[in-house]
Amino acid sequence: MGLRAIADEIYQHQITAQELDKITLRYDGLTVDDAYAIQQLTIQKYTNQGDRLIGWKMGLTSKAKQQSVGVDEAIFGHLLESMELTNPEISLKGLIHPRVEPEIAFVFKHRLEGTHITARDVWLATECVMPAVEVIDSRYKNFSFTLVDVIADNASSAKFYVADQAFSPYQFQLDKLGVVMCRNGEVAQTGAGAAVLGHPVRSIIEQVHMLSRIGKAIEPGMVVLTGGITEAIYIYDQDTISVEFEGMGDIELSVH
Ligand code: 0L1
Ligand code: MG
Repeated sequence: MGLRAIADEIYQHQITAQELDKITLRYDGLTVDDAYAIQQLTIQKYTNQGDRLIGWKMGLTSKAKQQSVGVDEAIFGHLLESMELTNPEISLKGLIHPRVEPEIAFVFKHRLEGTHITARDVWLATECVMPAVEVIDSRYKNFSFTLVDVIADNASSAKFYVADQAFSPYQFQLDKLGVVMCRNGEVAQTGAGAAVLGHPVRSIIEQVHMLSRIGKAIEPGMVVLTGGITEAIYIYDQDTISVEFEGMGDIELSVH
């Protein structure tokens, strides 16, 4: 079967929120490059319907997550306008087995491209940083996949929420930033920004390097989710998820 047909199948499962079997169980020889090609073909189906690319997300940026999938590399996905929650509410409609994870979002004022990006380049191009929560939702049964499967499924992207308050990129030492995530008032996960490839800025560098291999870039105005600061937790109807970002305030999300 061709890559386009696999992309069509994944797209159908994404928009109908139905689980599917891993594509690597059913199609032999798929490579990581094939998986990114499938991801792009899937995204084109959304943009052909009027959706808009507004940024990128990095995934598998922590050692814990890489170990859980059995890989030693980060991955990326596309962020579409339709994925952004404009209010702190998560509707379970259209989601299969969603999980949430706290992240730092970078918003860009300048284009970033190339294979020799440094932290200095990233700071010069950054307009602001903002606390965020990503909702991930693998389309695969039991949230179980290989690297190729998860890349083809747009790195499990589903929804994301970015807090109202923006901060100067120089205001915080992001690797030291502490995060506490609670479900219904009980602490569920704690972490620090260093969980994200040692420092969230490294995630942006890696994002640009990976994009440059497919001739793409971070464009002005784009938002990039740098990766989970803690493990993701499952969410259920009527949950309240609150995340405290040390010195940056809280995000409180209601689930229904
Ligand atoms: O944002 C993420 O780190 C998710 C990447 C895919 C792995 C997963 O679904 O847990
Ligand atoms: Mg994430």
